[in-house]
Amino acid sequence: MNSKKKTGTTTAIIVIVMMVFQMSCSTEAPSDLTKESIIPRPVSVTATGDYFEINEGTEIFIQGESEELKQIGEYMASLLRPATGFALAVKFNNEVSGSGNIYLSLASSGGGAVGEEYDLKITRKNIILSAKSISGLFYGIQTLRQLLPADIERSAKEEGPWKIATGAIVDYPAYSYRGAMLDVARHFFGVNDVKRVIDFLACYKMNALHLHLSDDQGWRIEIKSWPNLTAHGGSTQVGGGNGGFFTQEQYKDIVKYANDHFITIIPEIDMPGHTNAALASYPELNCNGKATELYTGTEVGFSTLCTGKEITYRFINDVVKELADMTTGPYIHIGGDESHVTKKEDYIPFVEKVQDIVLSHGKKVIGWDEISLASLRPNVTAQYWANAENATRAVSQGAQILMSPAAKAYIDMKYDSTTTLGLYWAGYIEVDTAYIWDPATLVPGIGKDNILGVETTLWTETITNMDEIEYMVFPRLPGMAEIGWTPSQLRNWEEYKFRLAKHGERFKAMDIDFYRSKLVPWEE
Ligand code: TNX
Repeated sequence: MNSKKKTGTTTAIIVIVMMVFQMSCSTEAPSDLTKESIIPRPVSVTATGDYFEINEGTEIFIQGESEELKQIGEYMASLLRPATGFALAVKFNNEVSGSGNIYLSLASSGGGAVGEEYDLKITRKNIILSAKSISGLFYGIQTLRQLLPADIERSAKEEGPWKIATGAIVDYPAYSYRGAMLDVARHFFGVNDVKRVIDFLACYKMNALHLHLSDDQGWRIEIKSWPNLTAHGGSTQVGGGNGGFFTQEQYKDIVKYANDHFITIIPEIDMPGHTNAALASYPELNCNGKATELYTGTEVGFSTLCTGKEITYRFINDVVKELADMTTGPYIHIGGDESHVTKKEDYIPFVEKVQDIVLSHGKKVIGWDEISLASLRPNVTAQYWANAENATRAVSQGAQILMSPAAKAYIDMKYDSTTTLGLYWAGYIEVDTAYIWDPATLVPGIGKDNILGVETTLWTETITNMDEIEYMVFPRLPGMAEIGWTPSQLRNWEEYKFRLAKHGERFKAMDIDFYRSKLVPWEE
C-alpha cells in the first residue's frame, strides 16, 4: 500500500467514524424518562433506562369496545400519523401481546369519582396507557406526544426515529378547572382561530375555554330572539374594523370541537356594564330609551343596562336561554366587572336577579369578583382578578374562587417595556412572573379547598390577529397549565425554565410565533 493510498484510506475511515458518531448523536435514544421535559410536570415519574420505538408495524389497541375508546384511539393515531408516515391501525384487543404496540385501556372507576388521572407504563416491548375516564386517556396521550421528538408535531413526514424513554408515570391534576379566556369582543376572532387556541390548551392538559362574547365594542354571538345584537352590535370592533360574530351553528361547532378535546366552553355575557354594543342595538335597554352610538375605543366602565326596567330582565332571560341551550358545559359567566356607572343599590339586586335567571336555565353562575357585593346563590364561582376583598367576601358566602390575578395571569400584559403589543396597567408580566405564584397562598384566607382552579386571560384591545395571540400566549400559557396541574411542591422556576426551553422546538414545529424571553435558555 503506497503512502498516498494509505492517507486516503485513513481519511475515509475518519470520515466514516465521524458520520457514524454524528448519526448516533442525532438519533441518540432517550433512556431516562425522568429527564424528559414534560409540561405540566407529572406527579410521579420513574425511569427504567431503556427505550420503546414506534415503527411501521406499531398498532394502537383499544381494550374495550366502546365508541369513545375507538374515537380516542383514532385521535391518537391522527396525531402520530402525519410525521411518522406509519399506518398505526386502531384495533380492539383485550390481550397484551406482541411487541411494538400501544394499548389504551379504561380501568373501571370502582364506583368512585371519575377523575382525570392516567397511568403510563412504557417498556421496551410496549406502552400501556390506562385511565379511569376518557379524559385521563386524552391527557396521557398529550404526555406521550411530549415524549416524542418535537418533529412529531409537524404535518409532513419526518425522519424519526420515534423513540420514547421507558418507565412509569402516574399523573393527575391539582385543580379541576384549568382554563384560559379569549376576548372575542374587543377584536373578533373566527372559528378557526378559536379552534387553534383549543388545540394549544389541549396540548397542555387545560380543560376550559372562557369566551368573552360581549363588551362595549361588540356583541359576538347570534341571539335569534334579538337579532340586532349581532346585525348592528357585532358590526365593528376596537379601531373601527368590521367586527364579526359567531352564528349559533358556528358556536355549536366550537362547543363540539372543544368537547372533543375535553375542554368546556364557558360563555360570558358581561353585564350590567360593558354593554354598549347591546345598548346601541336596542334603544329600549337604555334608561332614556335612546340607542347609544357604536363604540370603537378602549375605555372601560361607561355603560350600563337599565337595571330598573322589566324589559332588561326579559332580554337577559332570552339571551341566557339561547346560550344555555347551545352550551353543553355547566357554566354561564355573567361578567359583573367594572360597572362604574351602575349605582351600587342597583347593581346588587341586578346581580341577584341575573343569578336566578341563569339557575332557572339549569346552569351554574360564574362572575368577576365584584359580584360578591350581592348575595351569592349556592354553587356560584367568583373569578378573582383584582380585588382580594371581593374574593374574600365571596368565600365567606360559600363561593368557590377561580384564580385569575391580573398581575400574574393577565397575558394581555406586556412582557417588559419593549413589548409592542399589550397593556401594562397590572404591571409587566415576564415568563417567570407568570409562573412563580401559588393560587393557594396568594390571598390570605383563600386556600386550595376554596379554589375551583386557575384561568389565564387574553383581553384583546391591542391584539388583532392569530400571530399576535400566539405571541402573548406563548410561552406564558404552559406555565399557567402547570400551575393548574402540578402540585406546588413540584414546581420551581429554576428547573421549569429548562423544560420550557425544550418546548421552543415544539412551538416551531407547530408554527407558533412565540416570544423568545431572555429568561429562558432556548435551544435553537
Ligand atoms: C380589565 S378584568 C377588564 C377588561 C379589560 C382588561 C384589560 C376585567 C374583569 N375587566 O375589561 O379588557 O382589564 O387588561
